[in-house]
Amino acid sequence: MPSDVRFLRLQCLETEDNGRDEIYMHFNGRHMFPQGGDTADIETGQTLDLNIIMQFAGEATVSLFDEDDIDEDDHLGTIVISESELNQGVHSQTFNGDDANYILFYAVVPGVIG
Ligand SMILES: [Ca+2]
Ligand SMILES: [Ca+2]
Ligand SMILES: [Ca+2]
Repeated sequence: MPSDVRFLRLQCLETEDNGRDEIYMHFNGRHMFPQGGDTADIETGQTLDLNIIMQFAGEATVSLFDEDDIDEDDHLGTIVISESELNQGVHSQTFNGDDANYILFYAVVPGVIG
C-alpha cells in the first residue's frame, strides 16, 4: 500500500558555495523542488518551507544539488526514505556532500489514495 511523504522544510547549516547556493531536489530521480522552477536560492542559516507531498511505495530517494554555472552542479547527497517510518512523526536526514550541511525534515503518513 503506498504511503505519502510530506516534506516540511529544508534547513541550511552550511552552503556549498561561498555565499548562497542555488539548490534543487530530485525525488526518485525526477525534479521535485522547487515546484514551478529550476532552482531556489538559500543562504547559511536559512530554512525553506517545502509543503510538498509525494506518494511512494517501499523506499524513495531524495537527492540535493547545488547548481553552478562555470563547473558541474554539485551533488550534496542522497537520502533514502522508507515506508517503515510510517506514523512516527517528523524525521530528519542530513545532506553533507562537498562540505555542505543541510537538514531535510519530513513525515511519512498513510497514503490518501488507498
Ligand atoms: Ca557549487
Ligand atoms: Ca551554486
Ligand atoms: Ca560545482
